[in-house]
Amino acid sequence: MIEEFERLAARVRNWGRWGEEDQRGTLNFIKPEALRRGVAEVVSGKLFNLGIRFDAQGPQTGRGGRFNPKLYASEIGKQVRPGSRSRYSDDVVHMPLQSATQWDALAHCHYDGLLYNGCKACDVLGADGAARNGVENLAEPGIMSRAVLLDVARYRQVDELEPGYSITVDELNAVCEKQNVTVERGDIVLIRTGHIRHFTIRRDRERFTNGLQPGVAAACAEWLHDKEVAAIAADNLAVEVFSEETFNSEMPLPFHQLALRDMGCPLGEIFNLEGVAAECEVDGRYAFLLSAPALAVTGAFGSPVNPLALK
Ligand code: UVW
Repeated sequence: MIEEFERLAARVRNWGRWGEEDQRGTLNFIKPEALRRGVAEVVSGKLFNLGIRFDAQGPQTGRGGRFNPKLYASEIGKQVRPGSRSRYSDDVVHMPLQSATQWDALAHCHYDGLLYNGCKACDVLGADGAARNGVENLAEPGIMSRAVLLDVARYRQVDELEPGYSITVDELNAVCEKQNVTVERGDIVLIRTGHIRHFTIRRDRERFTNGLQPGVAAACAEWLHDKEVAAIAADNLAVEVFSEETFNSEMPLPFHQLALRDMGCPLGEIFNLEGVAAECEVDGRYAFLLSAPALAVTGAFGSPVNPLALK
């Protein structure tokens, strides 16, 4: 198993591909052609929000030190000038950047002491965040491209894939064929497992957040690499499958490591794909324009995002 991980890592590693100083990884595949192809997919003008809300009812349970956002009003109806009629209110939010719909920055995961592009963890990671590969590098000029939704749950004719269900390369190819869609250079791939329904519909936070998860197998990193995909996002917690096998291996979260550390491919998590997937089923078109800009929080390991799909 670890031998296969090492083989994949060597095969997909993009270090140096866009220069020694690069911190954007596979987002470099997004060229004007990819954006124009995304714009060309817009036909109906229907807009879909792929984010969940940032509030105390979010999906976090405390696992891994993650809690749900807490909003505080710091000024309530304060007069702009004492005695004036004009008033304003301000607020502060206390939240892990990983609490809801989010991008993982390239600095989010590493192994063997090295991050994407060979940066040494001991040199770049600290209490102030990441001196390299922080999320601000994903924010300039932003994350927008043609997106392709691969609706694996629909392909398997279930509402939600089983916890621990591993999506293979063959299955990704079969879904593309069934949906009559081709993934091209610079695209953002969106994987629908249906798992988010445990949170959004069943209101079962525990089931959504803790325990096993359906998701992509580590080998899918090679598929993304070969297709020169810009980023991947999914409607589960971690994009990749959480199974007993992967969790107990020498390299838990193998897909995270291959994508973030070796390829430089950002991961989008907890994307709510239900609405756009239903529309794709109606109109039979699984590609659209996606705008999902990360916040430029300097040195951050991730960023909240409110992704928008335009069909
Ligand atoms: C971990 O679980 C460590 O990260 P993520 O939220 O990216 O899945």
